[in-house]
Amino acid sequence: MIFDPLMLIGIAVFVAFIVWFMFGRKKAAPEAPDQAQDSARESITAPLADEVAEPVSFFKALSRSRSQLSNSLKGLFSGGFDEEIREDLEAVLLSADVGVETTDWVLETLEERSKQEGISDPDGLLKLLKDILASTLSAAEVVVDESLNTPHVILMIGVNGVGKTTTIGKLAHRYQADGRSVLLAAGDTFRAAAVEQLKTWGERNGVPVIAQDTGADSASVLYDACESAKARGTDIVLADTAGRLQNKANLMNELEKIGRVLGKLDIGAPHEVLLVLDAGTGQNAISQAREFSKAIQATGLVLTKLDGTAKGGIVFALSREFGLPIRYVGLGEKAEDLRAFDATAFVDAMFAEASE
Ligand SMILES: Nc1nc2c(ncn2[C@@H]2O[C@H](COP(=O)(O)OP(=O)(O)O)[C@@H](O)[C@H]2O)c(=O)[nH]1
Ligand SMILES: [Mg+2]
Repeated sequence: MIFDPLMLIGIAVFVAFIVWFMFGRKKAAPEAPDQAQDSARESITAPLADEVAEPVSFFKALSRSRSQLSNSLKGLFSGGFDEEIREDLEAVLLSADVGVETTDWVLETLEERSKQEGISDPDGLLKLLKDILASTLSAAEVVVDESLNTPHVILMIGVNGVGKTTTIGKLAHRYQADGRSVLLAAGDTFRAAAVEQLKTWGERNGVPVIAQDTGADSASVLYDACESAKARGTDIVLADTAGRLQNKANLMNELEKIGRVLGKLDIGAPHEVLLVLDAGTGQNAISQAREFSKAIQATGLVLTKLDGTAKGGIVFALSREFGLPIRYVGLGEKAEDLRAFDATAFVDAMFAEASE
């Protein structure tokens, strides 16, 4: 059979198109921040393992933060604690995302206490540093009593893309495993994709989702959801909110209103306001926390994406500056990738030998 050249070119173009369609298309379309939730939806539609087969170990997931800090600290104190080492340590802490203020405080405290307590050997100094860092996390140890109120209402706040909706899905999974009944409230009424994403988590966990159309008043959706949970005798309401930054003033007004409106229910809601922060944003998380606390009083923090490239040191700065308990950490995208924050395990993991 003889192919004429035009036909060959036609076939080549067709094959190239098919190859691009199958493999190149995703990469060819860079994701705008606004589309983050659409991709989020895509990622949560991935099949969920039946059982928690291999939960991400806290330790393993922190390996990146861990190797950075522990490698740098290794041998740092071999010459005691002098001005030069102070500068080196400062650089290490800053690069681990501990932040300027908290780093200054840590260095001053280390200097003071090492003198007072007569510590100058490398092991002793390292232990002291660990103690000082851990002391910033004492607020993280608060225990919340979820048994007193029915429903116990947990409101998630935070900017777009930090992981609010995903954390709701993970918490629903967690509470259910704990034998609690759960209801999800689609308070992010800003975009249809947000409601859809929450519904997907609802289906996956087999829990009801109270939602209205896009553009509905967020506070009234959440109010209705709480009423409904009360009528059904549901234990836990997990309430989603919008996090758009494009219109900060509106967002903050909306959050204030949500707080006010929920307060009108006679159940003392919201019982928890969890500010969700992406650990990967580093020091920016601090300014987000400051901004949000002007609108509504958070009762705790959730730090997501600690499985990624986050350096982890932000935990110390956040705890020290806001005195808020870090309730949970996110270590991945799956339902089981959420851990209650354990300050001791966290510090140990950060200081563990990188070679382990
Ligand atoms: N690696 C990782 N990804 C996360 C984590 N939490 C959320 N994500 C992802 O972050 C993206 C945004 O999450 P989403 O819940 O939609 O954020 P929201 O805008 O605050 O509701 C999604 O792709 C999630 O799968 C986490 O702990 N680790
Ligand atoms: Mg969301």
